[in-house]
Amino acid sequence: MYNHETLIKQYDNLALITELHGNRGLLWNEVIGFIPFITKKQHQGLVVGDFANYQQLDEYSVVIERIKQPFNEMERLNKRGVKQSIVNNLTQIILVVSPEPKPNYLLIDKFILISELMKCQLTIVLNKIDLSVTKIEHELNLYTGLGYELIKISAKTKINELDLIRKLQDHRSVLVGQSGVGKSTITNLLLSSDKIKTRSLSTKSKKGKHTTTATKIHLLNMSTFLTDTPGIENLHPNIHSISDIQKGFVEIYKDNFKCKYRDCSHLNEPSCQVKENVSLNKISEQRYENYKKLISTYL
Ligand SMILES: Nc1nc2c(ncn2[C@@H]2O[C@H](COP(=O)(O)OP(=O)(O)O)[C@@H](O)[C@H]2O)c(=O)[nH]1
Ligand SMILES: [Mg+2]
Ligand SMILES: [Zn+2]
Repeated sequence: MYNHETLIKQYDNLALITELHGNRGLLWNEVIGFIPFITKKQHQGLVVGDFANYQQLDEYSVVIERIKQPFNEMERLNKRGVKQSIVNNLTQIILVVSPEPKPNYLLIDKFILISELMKCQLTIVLNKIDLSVTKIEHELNLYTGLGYELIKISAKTKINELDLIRKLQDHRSVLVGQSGVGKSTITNLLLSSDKIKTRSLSTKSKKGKHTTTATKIHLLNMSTFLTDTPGIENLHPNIHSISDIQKGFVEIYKDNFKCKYRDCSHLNEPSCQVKENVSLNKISEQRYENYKKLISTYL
């Protein structure tokens, strides 16, 4: 759907920032592997997922010289209500849902909005298909009808693991979704899979299972990585106007031109094609209600 620069050249001493803890971090590329660095004042805005030019000092240390302007930023509000980037340069958001806990469709529509604003591909992963999924499969038809891809897996019983691995290839992905849907189980499955080669320090150095404490990148190569981030509950879409919110609703966005007013907000205007289509069941009422809820939350 969206076509970012898929291959990052490994020349020019370019590396990917894979971990950050305060002013210390870890960067990686295929030539040097993982090397720790210390950030300087001028690099305070550095974020996991950034690409940076570095100068190698010796075998064990590098200094960062320049940070590449990111393609996009995934942001959240921190405890003090301040915007904060959690991971940069994503090309795909993997939205994990499950029959239990049941999906929160407002949250799903918010994630879809975020992916459209970030110009990221969105892939829905229905996890726990070892349980009864007839109801949720039916509900998710709404989203496949809108053009979003759906993969059905069971991380616990390892069903369709390969479908997911294929979908990760050449994408810089993040797993998002409600607590309990299986994001950590999926990450653990992928990291232990012999079907993909990950270059993650954390898998080697930690005895226990993967738990999410800080944003961390699991690498396949420079153009393929997966991150599992903590605190995605407070993800904050970068919204300035009503048309930004419309971008998250393809079925509403495309009907714009048929309304009486060109800049119709589809809320209270007369002769509104969107409201008409909702009453004709051509647009899902649930999606339209969430469109209105997101407007009242963010504008
Ligand atoms: N039945 C079933 N349970 C699963 C599956 N994947 C994860 N779970 C369980 O769901 C619970 C939450 O999983 P977790 O990975 O911690 O979810 P997270 O909060 O999204 O990271 C755990 O008890 C997992 O064992 C699955 O495919 N099938
Ligand atoms: Mg988890
Ligand atoms: Zn309208």
